[in-house]
Amino acid sequence: MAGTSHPTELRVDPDRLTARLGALAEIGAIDGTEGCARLALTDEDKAGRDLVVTWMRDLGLDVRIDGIGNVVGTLAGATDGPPVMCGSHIDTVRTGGRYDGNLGVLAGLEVIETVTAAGLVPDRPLAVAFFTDEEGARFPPDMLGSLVYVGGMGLEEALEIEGIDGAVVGEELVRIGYAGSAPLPGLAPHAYVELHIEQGPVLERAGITIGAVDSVQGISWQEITVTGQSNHAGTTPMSMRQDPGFVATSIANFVRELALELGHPQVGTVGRIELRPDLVNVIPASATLTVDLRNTDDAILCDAEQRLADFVTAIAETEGCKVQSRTLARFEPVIFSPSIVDLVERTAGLLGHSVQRMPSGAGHDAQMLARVCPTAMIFTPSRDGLSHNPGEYTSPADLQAGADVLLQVMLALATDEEFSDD
Ligand code: HGY
Ligand code: MN
Ligand code: MN
Repeated sequence: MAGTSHPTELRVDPDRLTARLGALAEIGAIDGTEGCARLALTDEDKAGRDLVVTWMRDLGLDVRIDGIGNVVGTLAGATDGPPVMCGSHIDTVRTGGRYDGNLGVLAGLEVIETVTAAGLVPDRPLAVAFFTDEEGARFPPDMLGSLVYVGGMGLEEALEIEGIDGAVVGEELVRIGYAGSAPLPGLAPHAYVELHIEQGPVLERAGITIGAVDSVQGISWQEITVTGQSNHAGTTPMSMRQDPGFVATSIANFVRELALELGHPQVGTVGRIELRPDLVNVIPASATLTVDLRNTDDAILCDAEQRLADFVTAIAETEGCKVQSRTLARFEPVIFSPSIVDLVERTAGLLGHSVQRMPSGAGHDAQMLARVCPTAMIFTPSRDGLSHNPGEYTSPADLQAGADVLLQVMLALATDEEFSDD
């Protein structure tokens, strides 16, 4: 690798990595599956955090916790200055797998343990981070911790966010003991590299081991609340109904049709629908639903948002219902650092792995770190493209390949001369 003075033959210990993945997955384990549930800032998340912080401290890392609960462990380098950082998240969705996010954090620990076990002192410090509430499933938006880390949202605003269960971010951080004091925005790293499972079918279908991720698609989350009139399911003629349940399901149908009409890569998902009072014989008084729209092209994503808004207004009016929409998350597509994407691609090839460039369909903390430093991602395949499902699986060989590429990319970045994307 150009300009580096680091041992390119160094490799991770795959069994140590797999053992840590297994130990962390025990926390919030979903019975009868390989998956785990650790929604952000819950007791399960706290237990997972405590375990990873213990591992960081056992490795002698300098561990810092900031006001939104992001945790960064740093291994000193031969020089001071901003570290080469890797990481991801250890919070999960309710139907989480053991690799989503966890792989990037635990492979980062594995990289650092491999480096120290080899008696190496990298020129630049190496850091591994886990960011708070990457999933955004309990407390929207997603990537909340890394967004605050890079100064994309003020800490006070983030601490006031109310979750889907009525809990408040700031109170939960205090409750689980992760309301830290490290300064925000956080120190901008020299570079950031995130290893993550693909969570989609592309690499497996192509028979490719490594994804050199060059971009992340745009994300639009909104919550729509429809209010009508609760009434008797048996006595109310269809002509007299103001049925939010009908409006909500019509919206869900429209989202599917809109995504199909716009075509790949447009996707649309209604992940939550809550009817109140949620009883078999009552026409609902209200419905609350979420819509997740994504596209690599922001102009098309804006068009999709507008068409959805127009449909919602029209269907609610026809049904005599009132409607309110609230943006939960809106992130434009992000392009990663061409020089680091090149480095990932080159490194994978040098290690003998097949590799292809690709966009990310999922959101990641890397898309936030890209605001403050050169950033890229490394993907490993997901069996059947499955994720946000306890059946999520990546083979030990692919885990090892991803971690080895992360190791060598981190070492190159920690010892290479300055690089630039200009
Ligand atoms: O929603 C996402 O793309 C990520 O899993 N937070
Ligand atoms: Mn993830
Ligand atoms: Mn996820």
